[in-house]
Amino acid sequence: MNNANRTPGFSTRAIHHGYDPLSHGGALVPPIYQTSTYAFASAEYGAACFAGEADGHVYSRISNPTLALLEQRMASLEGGEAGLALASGMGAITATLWTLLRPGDELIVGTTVYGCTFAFMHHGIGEFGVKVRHVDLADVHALKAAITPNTRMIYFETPANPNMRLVDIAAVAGVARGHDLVVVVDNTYCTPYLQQPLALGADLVVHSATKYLSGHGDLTAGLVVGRKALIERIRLQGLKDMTGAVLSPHDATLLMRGIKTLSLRMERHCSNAQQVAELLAGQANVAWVRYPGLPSFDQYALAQRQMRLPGGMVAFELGGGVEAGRRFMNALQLFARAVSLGDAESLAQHPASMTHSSYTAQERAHHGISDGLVRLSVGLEDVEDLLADVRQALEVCV
Ligand code: 4LM
Repeated sequence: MNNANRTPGFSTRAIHHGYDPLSHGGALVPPIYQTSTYAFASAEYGAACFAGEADGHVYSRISNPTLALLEQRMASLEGGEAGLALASGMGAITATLWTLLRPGDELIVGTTVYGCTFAFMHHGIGEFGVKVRHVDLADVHALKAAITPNTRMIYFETPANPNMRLVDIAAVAGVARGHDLVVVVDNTYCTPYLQQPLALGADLVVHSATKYLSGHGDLTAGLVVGRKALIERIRLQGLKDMTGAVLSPHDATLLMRGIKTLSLRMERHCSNAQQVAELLAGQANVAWVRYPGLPSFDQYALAQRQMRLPGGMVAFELGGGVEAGRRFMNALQLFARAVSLGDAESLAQHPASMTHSSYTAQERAHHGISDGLVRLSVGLEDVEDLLADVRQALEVCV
């Protein structure tokens, strides 16, 4: 078979892209370049690297061969020209926004975002002269009305953490194009296996790679993917000078190990979460469940169109509200009571008092995060065991 013109599939690229063992002494797994600095062949070559006239590595706060492989691989999986690895999701988000926004600029943000992203926008960059405006991005008229001559960027999560609201990426990108705005999508909940925002018109994808991409709860990391010119600006300003949020080569290697099994893990997360969501939806003491794979989900058609599978995250509220939610969480035996998501272990947390406690009570009400919302990150255990745990916890909390 002639493979010369074949583009390898997602899982093949997740395992092989950018690396040939035979160029590295036969080492099947890429070496870890554990170095902070790089020797220059001559003073002139070093000067050329600093001037941007030669491509060599100069210092690991800017680039490192181990991270470069991770960056190429993620760029391939997201369908972007280039990638940038950072020390955490917040490192990726803050480096991107510090680079692309200036005092006087306006930033349009979807209704609901992760608590620390919200805090950074309002108490970080918002206090340095960037005007932050939340808009219900499902409403294209509201989006168009919110755009002013100072608007520079539209930023959102889809599904949003923690209430699972979706945004139609192609529709928002269509509006943005007419106004020359940068569209940034946080693709943490989906990963490129479930959703590819760049193909739908977004300019940049950011990730907390701490979550599904790593998949094993043993590191923090962040990624940005998009056009080379934008990524290089973020590398040389946001990463190098503004945050210094550099990822260690060891963590880059662990992250590449996680990415090798991403497609397999996502399939299992999704099928387990579907069954947990269906169980919850059938209970009399559950007030509501939000999961993109339930036909009762209000954005089910968009989920079917935009996501390969509905994901591993479930949001729900018990009829008894906050107190019943606490009793439910305390009764869980297999799910760990923990923040974060995307690990092999199933996790349960209470956004109002944990991941989204950076919102005031009023802000949570305004942004659609109810106090009784319980968030599940459904892991990779046997689904019968997960269902049994949820069932017994539901019995305790009535
Ligand atoms: C959590 N989330 O929800 P680092 N973007 C999204 C996120 O969910 C997160 C970040 C960025 C949670 C952490 C405790 C959609 C984080 C930030 O934690 O900085 O890698 O990512 O439980």
